Formats: sequence, C-alpha cells, structure tokens
Amino acid sequence: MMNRRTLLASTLAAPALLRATRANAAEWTYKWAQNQPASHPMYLRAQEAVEKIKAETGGKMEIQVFPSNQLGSDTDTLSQLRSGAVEFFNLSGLILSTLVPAASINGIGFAFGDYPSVWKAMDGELGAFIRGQILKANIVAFDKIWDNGFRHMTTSTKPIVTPADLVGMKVRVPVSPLWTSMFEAFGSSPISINANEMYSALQTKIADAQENPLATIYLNKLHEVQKYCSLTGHMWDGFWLLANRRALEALPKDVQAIVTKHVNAAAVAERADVEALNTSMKGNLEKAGMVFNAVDTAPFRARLSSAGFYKSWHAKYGDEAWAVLEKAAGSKLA
Ligand code: X2X
Repeated sequence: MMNRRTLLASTLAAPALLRATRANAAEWTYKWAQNQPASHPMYLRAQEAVEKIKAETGGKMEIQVFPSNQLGSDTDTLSQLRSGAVEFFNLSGLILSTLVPAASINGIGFAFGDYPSVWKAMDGELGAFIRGQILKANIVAFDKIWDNGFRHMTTSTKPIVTPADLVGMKVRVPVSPLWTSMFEAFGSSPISINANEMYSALQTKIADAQENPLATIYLNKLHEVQKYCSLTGHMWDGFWLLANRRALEALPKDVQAIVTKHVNAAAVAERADVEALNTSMKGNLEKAGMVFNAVDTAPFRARLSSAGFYKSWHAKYGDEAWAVLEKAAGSKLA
C-alpha cells in the first residue's frame, strides 16, 4: 500500500527517472519468446543476456523476454517470428521441422547417449548443417543451441518398463511429425499438443502420458498430474535461439555482434544449469510423490528398428544428412 510518504517520494523521483529514460531511449525494442516458465534457466540466462546487451549498447538495444508462451503457443509464435511480430524465439528444432524438415534430425530415437556427444554434435558438423537449413527459411539460428534435455516418459497410469507398456497409450507429444512417428512406431496413440496446453491435457486425461526432461517436468509441475516417471532417455532435444532475419540484419553490425556474443554465452551457461537440474530434480520429483523406474532401453530401440522407424526417417532426411547424424551418434542407426 502507498502511504503519503511513499507517494510523495515517488512523485519527487519521477522527473529524474523520466530524464534518465529519455537520455537512454532505446533505438531498437525487440521481443524474445520462450515456452518455459520464468523459473527455468532458459529464462534466467536470457534475462541476464538482455541486461548485458542493454548495458553494452548504452541502452540502445532493449529486448524483452516473454516466458511461459505469453505471446502464444509455439506454433503461433513461429508464425509471429516469420512475420517479424516477434524478433527472437527459443524453439525446439523438432517443432521447427514443420517449416524446416531437417531441423528435427537430432531427435531421432536413441541417437545420443550422453551430453558430451550431444554438444560435440550440435556445436559441430550436425548443428552447422541444421543451422544452414534453417537459414534457407530466412530464420537465423544462433550457433549455440540451448538445452532442454534427455526426455523421459511420465504417465498417470503405470510405469513404462518394456515397449509393450507403450502400446495403445495416449501420449501427449509436441507438434512435430518426428514425435508422432516415433510414438506410432511404439504402437501408442500420440496426440499433438503444444506445451502451453500440456498440463491441462494431462489433467483432463486427454492424454495419459507425456515425455520431457526432468527439469521441464518439475518446473511445469507435471508431477501434479502424472504419477510415474520411467527413465527412457529416448531422445535429446534442445531449443535453438531463432531470430527473424530481417530484424537481426536491421541492426548495425556492432550491435549484432554484441547480441550474438551474449546470447551464445547465455546458452552455454544455461546448458550447465539445466544439466545440473536434470540430475537434482529426481529428488524433488520423488518428494512430490513421483515414482521412478530405470529402463533397459535396448528393447525400445529394437522396437523402433523393427517398426521401420530408422529406415523411413533415413529416407526422408536423405543419405547425406543421415551420414552426418550417424557420424555424430558414433553408431549406425538402422
Ligand atoms: O513441448 C515440449 O514438450 C517441450 C517443452 O519439451 C518443447 O518445447 C519441445
């Protein structure tokens, strides 16, 4: 509540504040959209980056970060990024694949077994290949992809122990042909739902299961509507930081360089934060009542194989892209 004294103080302070704002009037005011809540390192590190960008450009470049899909679902925000209504957007390459088909390739089931191989691939040849494809759609992907994590199954009904447990299960998946295809290969009934409607879809039992990294599960409170977590680690997924190309190139080169430097550094810091969270969140989720089980992944991978999943995606991406993926994965994916 404002009493007389604070009211007076704020009235007196106002002119000085106004002057300060005018002196530092931003020349560019851009929007940066994300789908995770403000408690997620993706938001915290983005916030840090925009403050550094503002300081280093003397207040000329002002970027506002919008967490929790405040500007719309991922599908909507991708349209806004293309039109220029939103200038920056963290988006899973798998969802971006509705526009840039090759962008889902890192999500192929069981391609990566650990973080070092993920970063080697995404900071190396595979990531460069994907960013090249994204640029063809007039969208710029900054070099360093942000971590979402290795994805695990959660359900409200039963633990997933063998591939047979997935048969017939209504699984919420993000809006992406790769996800649908993968859960069809498992014999599930995948339902495409954007992240901003995931909680309510699970709550109302439109879906009985979903899959996400532990940090994302916890920070989105999915333990409130899911009981079991089965550590399948069936794929790794990250968030590219995308920029509308026209908006980025409208900035002077030195401002572009400042933005690039800080967002890439933020991504690298976010990776460490999320990796730590993805380890520590198991305890938090258990305390919240979630029941965990370890999973032998070999039969799941064999199931994808026998369902023709690898063969059909190899054909879709083409030999060249598939060779880059297999090289990064360090094994044949068939
Ligand atoms: O929608 C999801 O499940 C999420 C949050 O992991 C993605 O952005 C792909």
